[in-house]
Amino acid sequence: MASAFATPSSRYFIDLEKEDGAFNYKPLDVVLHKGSGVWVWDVDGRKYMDCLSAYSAVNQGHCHPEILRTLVDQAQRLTLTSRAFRNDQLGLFYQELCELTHSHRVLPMNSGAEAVETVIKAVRKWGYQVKGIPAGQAELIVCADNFHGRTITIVGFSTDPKSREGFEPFTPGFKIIPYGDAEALAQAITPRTAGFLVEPIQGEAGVIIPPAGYLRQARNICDRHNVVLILDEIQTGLGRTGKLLAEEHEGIEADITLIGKALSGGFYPVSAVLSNHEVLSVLRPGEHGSTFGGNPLACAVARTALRVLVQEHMAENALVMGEYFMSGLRSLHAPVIKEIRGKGLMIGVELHPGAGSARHYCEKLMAGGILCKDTHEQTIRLAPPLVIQREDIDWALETIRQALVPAGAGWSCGRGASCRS
Ligand code: IF1
Repeated sequence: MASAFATPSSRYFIDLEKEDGAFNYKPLDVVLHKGSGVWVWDVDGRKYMDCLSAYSAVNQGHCHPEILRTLVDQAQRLTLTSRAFRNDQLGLFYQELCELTHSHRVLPMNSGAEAVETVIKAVRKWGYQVKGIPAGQAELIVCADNFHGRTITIVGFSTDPKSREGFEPFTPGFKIIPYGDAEALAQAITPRTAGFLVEPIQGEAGVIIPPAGYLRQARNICDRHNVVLILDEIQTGLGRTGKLLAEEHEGIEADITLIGKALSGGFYPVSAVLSNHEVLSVLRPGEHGSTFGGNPLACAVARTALRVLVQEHMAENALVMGEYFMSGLRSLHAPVIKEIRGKGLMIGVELHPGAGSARHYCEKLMAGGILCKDTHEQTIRLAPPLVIQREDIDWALETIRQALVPAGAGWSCGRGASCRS
């Protein structure tokens, strides 16, 4: 269906995509051309605030100048060696990442899904070799409404019909329990359970925050039963929720932490499996790897992406700006909004059933100059780059007010900083 927003020149690029591309996405009809910080511009020069951040891959802001410089410098020197040889960036990447995250061992990959696949392999092998699970019987526990990626194994333990239907047969060995329910975890564990894989906040499910204490309880239960606690922080990690890792909100440490996305600040696919546990040591030469994993360009870019995240206090900014954004959203008193929830700059705005689809409001917001993404019909996700400032949020609140609050609703000049008149 043609969008009302596609301009003549964006139309050209959209038609090219439709002509030759697969249809596994239905993007908003905005054709982006450049970006800087929280802002992006389309091919017609229209400016938008990016409130998706490429699903939290550009936490550091678009085209961060220092990461860019590293990318160019390293690309001029050496890009790829394969792991058949060593390079002078990998060890430094390990060292800096371990120091920052208090980890003991790292396995570098490229995409988030690859990091998830990696940990599934490692934890199964640990289950057999160390825990003594009978051959072929290792189980992982996962949660309903999870999102961990798109491979066959991963979609096989999804509960979202759209993710899985038609792609059978799937990999066995997964048990699904309700999210946020520590008792269900305790009940589900058997002597064959090797690990528990969970998101600290469920993103795709609609920014679902588990009950306070859930991760701490999960930590205790896993300790008690010698089960590896694996946190998928591919989306929640690297400052998004207002801490470097979301686990810090509950003062725990996972055995395995998965990160990706913002590990490169959006310049390059880089992911990693971080371990505080003997698990990664079970993988021996030849048992796992990737052509691009740990390449010097990826490592150099990731080192700088991590450095700017820390030096520019992006996690701290996410915490403060997230609170400011959410309180401003609440003070809009938009009748279509049912609930505003989030941590740091990972924010979900759930609409009332019958208010219209979240997609419809994302299109209205786009017309007003904000790019964001619906999830599951009723929820709009707001996740701007972590470099966002108060005045940007003031502008966003006013734009959101215009898109969500009907004219004459009477709340337009509430207390928020959103009133410009
Ligand atoms: C798409 C959502 C975000 C993830 C967690 C692993 C991965 C992801 C917690 C896999 C990826 C993405 C991929 C993107 C949509 C998206 C997403 F809407 F599904 F939930 F971010 F909000 N674990 N999330 O969130 O990482 O292999 O993609 O690098 O288009 O599928 P990947």
